[in-house]
Amino acid sequence: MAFKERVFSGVQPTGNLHLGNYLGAIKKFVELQDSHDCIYCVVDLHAITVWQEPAELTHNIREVTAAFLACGIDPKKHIIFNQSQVAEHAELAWIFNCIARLGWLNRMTQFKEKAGKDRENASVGLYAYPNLMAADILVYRATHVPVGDDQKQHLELARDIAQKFNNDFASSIAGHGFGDAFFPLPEPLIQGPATRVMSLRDGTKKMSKSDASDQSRINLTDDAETIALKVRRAKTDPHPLPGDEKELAERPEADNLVGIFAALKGISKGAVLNEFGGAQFSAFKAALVELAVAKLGPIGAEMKRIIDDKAYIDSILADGSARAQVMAAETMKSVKDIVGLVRR
Ligand code: AQP
Repeated sequence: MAFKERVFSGVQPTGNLHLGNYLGAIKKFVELQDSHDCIYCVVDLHAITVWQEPAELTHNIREVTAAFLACGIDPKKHIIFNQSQVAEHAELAWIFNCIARLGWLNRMTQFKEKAGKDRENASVGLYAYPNLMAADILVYRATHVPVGDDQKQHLELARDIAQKFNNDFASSIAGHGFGDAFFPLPEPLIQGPATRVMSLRDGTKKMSKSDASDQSRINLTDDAETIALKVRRAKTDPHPLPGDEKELAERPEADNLVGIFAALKGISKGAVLNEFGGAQFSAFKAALVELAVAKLGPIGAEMKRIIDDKAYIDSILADGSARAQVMAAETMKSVKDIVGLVRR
């Protein structure tokens, strides 16, 4: 059966939204609006898998919403909402807790990284996070998921869950007239020159919200002066930029800055090196500052303007949640019938 193409993705409201979140995810969300029906979610239930100060969480939910709007997502044509307003996400996640295998979750590298050595003390939610992510996507029977490279493994797990559900309940699915599959196997969209933006202080570490050093990332709310300072201080190596992309493989910091430039400008890394091959970092960084300020400056300014209007943001989330819930409730009805639960 051919599923209707639908895009779903989410961003956690955990503060410090950065250039990696923008280039790896939000910029792509914006681009997909012209070709697809899109559902973009502030995944607040994911955020609380690690401790969040309640007042900060509330602010961060509104800030991610403001970022979606400031980057150009149209909340009328598409859906912007926060996860906790649509209870069906958690409901389907429970069904998936009973589908996914412990062995599958034990392989998840993000849990290992985030739980660290103190694994016994990690929340159950952090462990089961990928099952909730699968529910987020599949409760809308979404077919395409734009994410950064770090989410690839979770997407593979979502596909495994969808496949196992389809197999386990095959006879019941067919009996309900859904053909031979109820859930699509969602495809990750991980493309372009900046699917994993690295820290500005260490080209081998992912740019991350939780990095203790603010110098490691460009935040979407940074002003022009801060962006310039962070780019100028970004770690580099002593050699000029190469003319050939292959030579970036052994030079993580150069590779990262070239990738950022390419993604911001919408060109390939090769095209960047055609222009800057042989140049010193000082000249390249000056051009990168100019480009980054031109692209990110208006987004940051618009975010700051929107964030002050809480009533407006909350109305967008309420409207998006109501529309999302209609779709999610329909899926849950079918899921309950397929599983054999008695419902009203
Ligand atoms: N460095 C990155 N490069 C490219 N894409 C990235 N994403 C995150 N970091 C990068 C993508 O942004 C989307 C939203 O991410 P998230 O908020 O759900 O969570 P995250 O991946 O945990 O973000 P951080 O910044 O890495 O937070 P911490 O510090 O908590 O680990 C996703 O599509 C993600 O791939």
